[in-house]
Amino acid sequence: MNNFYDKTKKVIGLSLTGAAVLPMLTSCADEAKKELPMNILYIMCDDHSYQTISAYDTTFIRTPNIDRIAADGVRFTNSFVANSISGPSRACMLTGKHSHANGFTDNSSSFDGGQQTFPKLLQQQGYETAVIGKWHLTSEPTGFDHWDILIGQGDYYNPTFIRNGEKVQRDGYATNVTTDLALEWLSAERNKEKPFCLLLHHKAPHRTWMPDTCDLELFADSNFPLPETFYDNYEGREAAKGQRMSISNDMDLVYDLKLADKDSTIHSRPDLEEWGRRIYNNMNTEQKAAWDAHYDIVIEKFKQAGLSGKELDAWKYQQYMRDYLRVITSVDRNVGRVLDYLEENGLMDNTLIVYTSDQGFYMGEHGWFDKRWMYEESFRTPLLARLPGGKAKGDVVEMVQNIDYAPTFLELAGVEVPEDIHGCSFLPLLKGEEWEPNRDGLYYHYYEYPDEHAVKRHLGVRTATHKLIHYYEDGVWELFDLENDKHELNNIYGHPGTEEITALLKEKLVVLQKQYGEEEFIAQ
Ligand code: SGN
Ligand code: CA
Repeated sequence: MNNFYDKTKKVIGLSLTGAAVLPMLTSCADEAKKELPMNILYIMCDDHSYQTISAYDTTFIRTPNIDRIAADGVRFTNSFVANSISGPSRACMLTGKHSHANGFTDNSSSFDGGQQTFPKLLQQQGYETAVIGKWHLTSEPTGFDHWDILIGQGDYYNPTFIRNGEKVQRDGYATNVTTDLALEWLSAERNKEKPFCLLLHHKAPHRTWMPDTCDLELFADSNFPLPETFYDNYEGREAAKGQRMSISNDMDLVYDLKLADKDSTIHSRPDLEEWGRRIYNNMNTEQKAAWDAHYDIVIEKFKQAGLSGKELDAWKYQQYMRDYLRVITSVDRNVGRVLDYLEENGLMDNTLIVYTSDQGFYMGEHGWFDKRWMYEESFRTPLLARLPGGKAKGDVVEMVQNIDYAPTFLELAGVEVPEDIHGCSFLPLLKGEEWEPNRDGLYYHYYEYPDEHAVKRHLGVRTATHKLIHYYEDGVWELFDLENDKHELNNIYGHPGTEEITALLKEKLVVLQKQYGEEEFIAQ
């Protein structure tokens, strides 16, 4: 096999017996140093907002372990997805292509595992590959030497996984269990004679934000400021008026906020209420006892308060944030366990570490939870990266997108990036070098309507200063001046004086649609 790993052995003229010997080799000549296989650890959480990572924002929480990645690496301040929802985002990441080209446009799709993905190309290059945790692409993983995935969204408590084709139910809390599986693979199961690429995908902090029992009392006394746009009236933004993701109207008391009282006096949407109670019943006796000790008191206080209107909205927001942040605390702790493992086993000097999410998430901005929109909070996604020897430190301000991950990993591994990949390797940015992306602006396309949260299909283009969105099924456009309207409250499409910028953005949009082969959506 003529692969990168074999080449490395030849250049160095040594027989590698295990990953542990790799740091020793860094004392060899610079030429050989360049050829060392770099491991890839890609940690992706589901729905983790950049607002709740202290490397980005300290308003809500401290995440010391996730921050460790940025402290010795880089923080991307303009990182975006191509389609802000789980399955599609994952498919973009694996293929380096926009949704229409990889075929996975919305969460009801099934991923065509026969197509080219970066893990497959890494395998051909001699990498040992694994995916552990949330997968969400319906078909079985391909291109992985090892996979141990949650079914669909997976459960927070006592989840069932599919391990290389076999169902295995495991006791415990999903974030801990997923981390245990990753550590087992890293320490005992992988072939240590090969460089590895591990995709560690936590289901947390996806809805319904169920904390680990040990974190239930955290943030109990915290009160978070309501976002400035919490009571947004969506004036000038017709599409936003029809959504169903508002904390006031759509966040369910029993299902989302865990007010499943034993005498069933609190009622909510019947289907959701039933789900809420089912989730509770999946727990074992010990877990239920810890849950009850916490939520029974919350339920009692809630009943006594008799809240309604804005007071109820504010209460829901606090409860949502507390649970979400408890779940993040567990994620951060578990990220720490993995980083500790790398440190203790001499893997920090030859592993690229990436931390990201499958998209951004609303922490009450515009009054919302969930994602999907091309608006900033959900179009953006956190991205922290630590490349050993990388000269870049601090902030990277260039606009990158999740279609760029695949070519970045391929370039790092010494694989020639196939021409049909849409994304552009940002490895130069990690190294502190000049970067010339293959595009002028970012292209976005969201396809899932109608669905649970009723977000209209839309596509658009974003530049460093402006955003143009087209809700093409309704013929509605939105234009935002991002420098002067950071919350995107003022749709200036069609306003006098915007003719030139609108024409420019429409031109850019068409260029991108042609570049990526989605001409059928070019607006007439
Ligand atoms: C589930 C959630 C939705 C969420 C989608 C997509 N409902 O259907 O709130 O938008 O997943 O999320 S739930 O009642 O099942 O929690 S995604 O991140 O997987 O795309
Ligand atoms: Ca998600």
